[in-house]
Amino acid sequence: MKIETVTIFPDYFAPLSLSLLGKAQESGILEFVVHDLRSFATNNHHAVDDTPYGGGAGMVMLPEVWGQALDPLMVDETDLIILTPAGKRFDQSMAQEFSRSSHIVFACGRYEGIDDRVREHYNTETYSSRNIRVHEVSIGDYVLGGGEVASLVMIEAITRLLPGVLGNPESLTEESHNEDGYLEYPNFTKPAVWREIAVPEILLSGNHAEIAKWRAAAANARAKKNL
Ligand code: JAH
Repeated sequence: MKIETVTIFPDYFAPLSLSLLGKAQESGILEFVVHDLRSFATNNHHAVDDTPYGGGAGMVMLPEVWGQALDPLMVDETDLIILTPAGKRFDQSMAQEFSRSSHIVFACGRYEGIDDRVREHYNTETYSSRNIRVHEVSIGDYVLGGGEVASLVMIEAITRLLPGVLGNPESLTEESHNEDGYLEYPNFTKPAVWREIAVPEILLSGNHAEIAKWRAAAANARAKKNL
């Protein structure tokens, strides 16, 4: 899988070389390329934004600069993801869908966002006929300073699903928050008593049927409490 990001803050993506994702790059499972949006600004002061038509607060990112940055990345079979608080909510099932992609491009906006004609332009038949799909995605109902951190969240959730990225693939099948919506049960390890709090007896019993029942009930109670 090739993942590219377009951003005015390339340094946000330094963590992609760390840990599991760094190893996945070395082994060739993953390839990351980070593009500096400002290098595509050819105007006087290398501006990437301007005031909004219709007035109002803040600045909007220039479509000309985004077009220059994105055009060369729009090869056949590409998922273009635009991070925006107004997008479709990212969840585990969306992570699973994107984990089947061969090429994902994250457009990371700043300020009040990207001129909406960028989304419209790449959402036309010219691109869809080449299996280029545009997705507006949000990781949750809060406003960030820009799309960079949201794209890091998505990259971590998506890439850990790729064969060979996780050390232990069993942790994918018995997932804390799997695609069926099952929530996680509480976990315990040694010692059996810590600061006078004992691990639930049933977990020490070796009765795997009863342990499974207890965990299902505990997961439900926890999910209900957190609603
Ligand atoms: C903020 C461009 N759902 C999280 C999220 C994603 C993107 C942005 N904010 C929140 C954002 C400013 C400019 C994108």
